Amino acid sequence: QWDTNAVPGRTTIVHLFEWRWNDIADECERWLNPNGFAGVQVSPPNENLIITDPWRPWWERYQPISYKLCSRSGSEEEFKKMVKKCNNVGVRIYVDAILNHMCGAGVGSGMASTCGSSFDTNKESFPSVGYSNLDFNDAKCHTASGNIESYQDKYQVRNCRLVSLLDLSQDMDYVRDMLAQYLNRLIDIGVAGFRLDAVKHMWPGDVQAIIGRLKNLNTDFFPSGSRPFVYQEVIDQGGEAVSSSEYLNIGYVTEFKYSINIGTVIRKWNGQKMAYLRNWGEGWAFMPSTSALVFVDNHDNQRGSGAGGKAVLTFWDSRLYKMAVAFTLAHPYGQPRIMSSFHWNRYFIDGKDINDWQGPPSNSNGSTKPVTINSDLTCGNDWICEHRWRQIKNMVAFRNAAGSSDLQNWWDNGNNQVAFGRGNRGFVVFNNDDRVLDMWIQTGLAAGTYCDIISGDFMEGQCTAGSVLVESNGMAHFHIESWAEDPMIAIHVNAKL
Ligand code: ARE
Ligand code: CA
Repeated sequence: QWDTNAVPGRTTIVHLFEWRWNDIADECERWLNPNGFAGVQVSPPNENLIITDPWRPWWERYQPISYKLCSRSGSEEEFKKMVKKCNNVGVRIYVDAILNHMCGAGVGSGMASTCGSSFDTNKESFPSVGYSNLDFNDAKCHTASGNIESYQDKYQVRNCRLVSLLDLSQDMDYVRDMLAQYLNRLIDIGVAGFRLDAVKHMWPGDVQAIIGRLKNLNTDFFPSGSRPFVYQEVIDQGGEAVSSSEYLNIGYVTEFKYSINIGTVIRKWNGQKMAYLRNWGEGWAFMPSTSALVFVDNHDNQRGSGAGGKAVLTFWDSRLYKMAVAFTLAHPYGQPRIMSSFHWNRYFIDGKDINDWQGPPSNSNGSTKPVTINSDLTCGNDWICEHRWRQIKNMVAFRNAAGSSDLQNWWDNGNNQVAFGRGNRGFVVFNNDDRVLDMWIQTGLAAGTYCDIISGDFMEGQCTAGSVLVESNGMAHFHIESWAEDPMIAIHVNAKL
């Protein structure tokens, strides 16, 4: 549960939010494998409610109707093909699994679901799973609305409805069976693990019991005895009845403080400065590094929901975002996940984005548009593909090169110019001040010429842009203008001339 099951030397997970299975399969072969990505978090593959008001929001996929594998991302056949193709090139698939609930309570009945399964929310009936009103928590919830009304009461948080979503009783054998069966089917297909949705809203013992029923991974792709990687979505900024520490013995947990704080620091809000990142990680009261799933933004907080508010950095603030992602990938704390988004018509009215619901680029019949690739290797059809941005793609390679080397040779100017290395494997320098950085700094690297993988690529033994000369004593000279588009430099041993 703590091993990503990645191919050795690969470190970074990318969330290909709302991508079609066919596109992910292609991306594994043409981009993720050649660039050393460890794996992909995919959107929920199971059947969900079709919502037409608003029109096909991305969040309809968080309203399960059954565990059949058909969704806007594709069919079961397509899902299987993707998993196989990706595994065959050493890229793992992690499934976003919704175990806490089914669809919203007020929906009614019908067959407006992505595989056409029927349901009736008035009777709490989901025939294709066999759930009836006996399988939901209603009786255990004591709020007037039946919804979670206070996050200060752990019983409400676990036993009442999250934003009116029908709340499953994970303490019942039948529910545990259905959920474990669903996950085990995915394991048989060859997935490497799970992002568990809304874990705060399930009792740790119940989550543990379900995970305990999971098989080992499919030996067509993994060594025998491999356990699924598990990372649990628990939003814990402190101050609530439920804390992330309750789940650390089950698997990894999302560290939301990471996302919120890195945004605040890089934006220089609240008097924060990069020099304070010297003890980043546990020193900032984050959970232990070996439990933390870390990210600059996720699919919720990049559009203002979830947690983090305006501090969160996203592709909309691309210059600062690239710095935050580069810092995250260079720093050894946690297991990183990077976001790959689609464009939506962000439009703020009174501080609220009225289009935050908009789903992926789609055709008029609601089908998701394919990801097209432009001649400059960026994506078309309104797919942002942050994971293809040169600075981000090359920092994934930096993290792979750094491996388990310790953070060393930290330097800062007491303000927003900082630098650090990873043993003798890699070194990064950031200038987030409004004055030039012009310094000799100890890199800890062996003498030689290294490509700056931020301003260019290392290709066929050459640097396509800047390079850095490290002297025999490990010192190197760095010059970074404060107004540079990317005010940072990164070098590592796998991009050395
Ligand atoms: C939608 C509508 C609702 C409607 C509901 C049912 O927006 O108005 O009542 O449908 O009809 C996503 C969307 C929701 C959407 C839902 C279902 O974000 O808007 O509801 O899908 O379609 C809490 C949870 C945390 C959760 C966040 C969003 O603790 O687990 O809320 N995150 C996950 C996913 C989401 C997803 C769900 C869970 C549901 O990542 O994408 O919702 O499957 C504080 C607390 C947090 C709390 C946060 C926000 O920070 O500490 O615990 O997070 O506030 O309330
Ligand atoms: Ca619950």
